[in-house]
Amino acid sequence: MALSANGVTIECIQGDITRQDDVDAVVNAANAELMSGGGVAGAIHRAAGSALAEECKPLAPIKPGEAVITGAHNMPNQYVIHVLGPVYGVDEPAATLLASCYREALDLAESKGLRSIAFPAISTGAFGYPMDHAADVASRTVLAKSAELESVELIRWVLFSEEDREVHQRIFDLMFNA
Ligand code: AR6
Repeated sequence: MALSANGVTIECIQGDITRQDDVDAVVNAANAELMSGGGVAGAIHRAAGSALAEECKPLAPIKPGEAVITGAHNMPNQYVIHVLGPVYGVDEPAATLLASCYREALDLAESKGLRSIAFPAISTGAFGYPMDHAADVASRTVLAKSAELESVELIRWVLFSEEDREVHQRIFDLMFNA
């Protein structure tokens, strides 16, 4: 079920981040070089086509917690926002860096006047961040940030498995109803 805070709707759905045709921007769980890779980065670069890597080249490298924005090329969205999540157990403080990814991505969406954005569960794949801890950081960060959003009115978390969706829904429900 969708949640709401300060006029912003927040959803947790099971799905594929490259198939979110109705949102203005999708977020890429990128690598520092902003190149294709496994997981979300591989799927986004395949869906967007090789022109995405070309556009990314001059913007790299980025640091953990940072975000940059590009066009979406062959994807159905206007923009891709690339963030570098922390490698769990390596990049510290992990929660601060992960929260920064979400905040910087939302700031970029606002700077373009976007209304909707979809996030994957940043850092929870190859980078090893425990799913429930990552969902806790995501929900806290978006709840705190919602009050200052002016253009963004829909924020969607797209989780690859139903199990991951349920973890997010449970933690978001607790955070938003606290
Ligand atoms: N749609 C939605 N979620 C997905 C998809 C998809 N198409 N594919 C995977 N996930 P990851 P990270 C989930 O590894 O941990 C890359 O190789 C996945 O199940 O994509 O930030 C880059 O090149 C997991 O829960 O991102 C980097 O080097 C979550 O998305 C590195 O991995 C994030 O998994 C980034 O690692």
